[in-house]
Amino acid sequence: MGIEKFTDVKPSEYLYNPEILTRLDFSRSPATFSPKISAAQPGEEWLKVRPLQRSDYDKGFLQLLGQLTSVGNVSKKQFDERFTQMKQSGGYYVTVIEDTRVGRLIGAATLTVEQKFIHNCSLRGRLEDVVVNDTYRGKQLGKLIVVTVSLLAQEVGCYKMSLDCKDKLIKFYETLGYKMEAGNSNAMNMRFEDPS
Ligand code: 16G
Repeated sequence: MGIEKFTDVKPSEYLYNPEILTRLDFSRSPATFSPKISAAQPGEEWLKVRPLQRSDYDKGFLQLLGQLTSVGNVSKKQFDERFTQMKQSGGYYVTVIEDTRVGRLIGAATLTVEQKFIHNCSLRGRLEDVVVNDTYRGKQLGKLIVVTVSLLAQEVGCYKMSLDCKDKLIKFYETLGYKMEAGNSNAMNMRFEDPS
């Protein structure tokens, strides 16, 4: 429990320990899957749910994020440096779905873990950068990736998990257990760059 530092010497180099994903108990989630799937068994043998790897720069990770928002021209060197920083600081659980038939990433979501003094020095999880390639519609992959990182938040000891999203997605997140709390459900932003 808690933010884990994970040092791994394999060439595949994961951002965090993939073993955590095998421990997630999907029956704890209020989400319903039909047919039943999980991170360990995503429904097709060619689908793989796993932590981000350093080599994912070449598997279309940034292009996938480009379906969510502006990414910019991130070089391999910049990606590498950010990957190293995230790994060294801990608390970044970037999780992806790969179509292993073509070696491309088709879904992603991130749990970031914030360390707190409140709630007895607890942790707060934030659900970030959820994106699924819409050509894979009908495979419950949006649900799968969000439930995966939400259970991950619980597994690492977060006392709550929060998100902000477009209004049209509120219903989707409600089916996965997220609630608009009465009197406490506003997201506010101060932007420091021009929206593009
Ligand atoms: C959404 C995302 C957030 C992402 C932001 C990017 C989820 C649950 N929320 O709010 O993580 O960072 O979009 O939009 O995926 P922006 O480029 O306008 O900040």
